[in-house]
Amino acid sequence: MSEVKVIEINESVFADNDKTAEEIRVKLTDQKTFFMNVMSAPGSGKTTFLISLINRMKDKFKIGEMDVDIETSLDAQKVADATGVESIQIHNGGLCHIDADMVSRALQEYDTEGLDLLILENIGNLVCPAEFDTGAHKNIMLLSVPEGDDKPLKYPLMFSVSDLVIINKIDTLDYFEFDVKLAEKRIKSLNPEAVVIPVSAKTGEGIERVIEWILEERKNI
Ligand SMILES: Nc1nc2c(ncn2[C@@H]2O[C@H](COP(=O)(O)OP(=O)(O)O)[C@@H](O)[C@H]2O)c(=O)[nH]1
Ligand SMILES: [Mg+2]
Ligand SMILES: [Zn+2]
Repeated sequence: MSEVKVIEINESVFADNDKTAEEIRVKLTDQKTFFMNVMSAPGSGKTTFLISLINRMKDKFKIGEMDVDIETSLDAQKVADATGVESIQIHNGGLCHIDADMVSRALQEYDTEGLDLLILENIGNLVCPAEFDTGAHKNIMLLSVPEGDDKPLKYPLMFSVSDLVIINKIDTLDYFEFDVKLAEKRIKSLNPEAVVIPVSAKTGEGIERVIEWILEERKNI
């Protein structure tokens, strides 16, 4: 089993979130590390998708992954075992989100120098992670088919702050009432700039398009 480092971090009361987030972005931009924050409800497929993505990219790019969880190290361990890339677990003291100060303190203990890509798997939650800039260059969210195509209407902020919305689990479309076109229309009405890509983390369908998007966005940092 790969060894996963665990970092315990509690919320700082004094954090000036946006300032800290900008400092993180500047540092990572300077070293050409593209930082992506991945958000979704619990169970939408973040860990499964990231394993599939990392395994397709790891031969050409140096990738690091951070997982936030309330107290287990299950996801970081899963990613490390399934991909072999360095993965760290942040225990955030029971909070339902991660803020820039927590990322900053994690990065003091995690050497990201030389990484092409740094990925944060955020806490499973469609509400408050959307309110905190983590210092990422881009926000990615997953909406999975079983959750329903009405979620953009119910959680507008999450869709408004996401640069890329991945519609995951499209291998299950036959079993659920989910209209991909309607979901896309609802997402674009909240966030006209958002890119929407349907994917199956399970079969791999659509993941190459996500990689193209990442490589294009990485050029612009
Ligand atoms: N059918 C199907 N199941 C998926 C897909 N992606 C993830 N899952 C399943 O959904 C469940 C939750 O996935 P996980 O990656 O742990 O979600 P997370 O909580 O967002 O990290 C697991 O049982 C996965 O096997 C997919 O594309 N298709
Ligand atoms: Mg997970
Ligand atoms: Zn929260």
